[in-house]
Amino acid sequence: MKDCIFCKIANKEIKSDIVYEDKYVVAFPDINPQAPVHLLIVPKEHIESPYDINERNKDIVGHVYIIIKKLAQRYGIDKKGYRIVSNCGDDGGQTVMHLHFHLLGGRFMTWPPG
Ligand code: IU
Repeated sequence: MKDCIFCKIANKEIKSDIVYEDKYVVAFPDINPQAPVHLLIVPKEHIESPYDINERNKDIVGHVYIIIKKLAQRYGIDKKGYRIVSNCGDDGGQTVMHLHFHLLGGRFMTWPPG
C-alpha cells in the first residue's frame, strides 16, 4: 500500500536490515528495541491490524508463528522463552498500521505490560 512504511520495507523501497524473508513475510530488527532480541515479523500483504485477520488471510498467522519459532532458535532465545506481541488499534498501542508481530527475548518479561 502506498505510504505504508512496512510495505516499503517489505518491497525494499526503504532499506532495512532484513534478517529473514520468504514469499509471505519479512523480519527485521525493531529500530527502538525493547529487549536484547527485538524483531518485527511483517506479512508482505498489507493487512492493517490483527482486527483485519479474516477467513481469507488467516493462514498468515500460523505461518508467522512458525517463522518466529525458527528465529527464536536462531537467536538463541528458544530455550528460555520469549514474548510475541501484536498490538491492535490505538488502545492496543499500535503505531504502524500494517499487521506485525514483535518477537522479544533475551530478558525476563514482566506482566502485565504497560
Ligand atoms: P507498534 O506495535 O505498532 O507500536 O509497533 C511498531 C514498531 O515499529 C515500534 O516498535 C517501532 O519502533 C517499530 N518501527 C521500526 O522498527 N521501523 C520503522 O521504520 C518504524 C517503526 I516508523
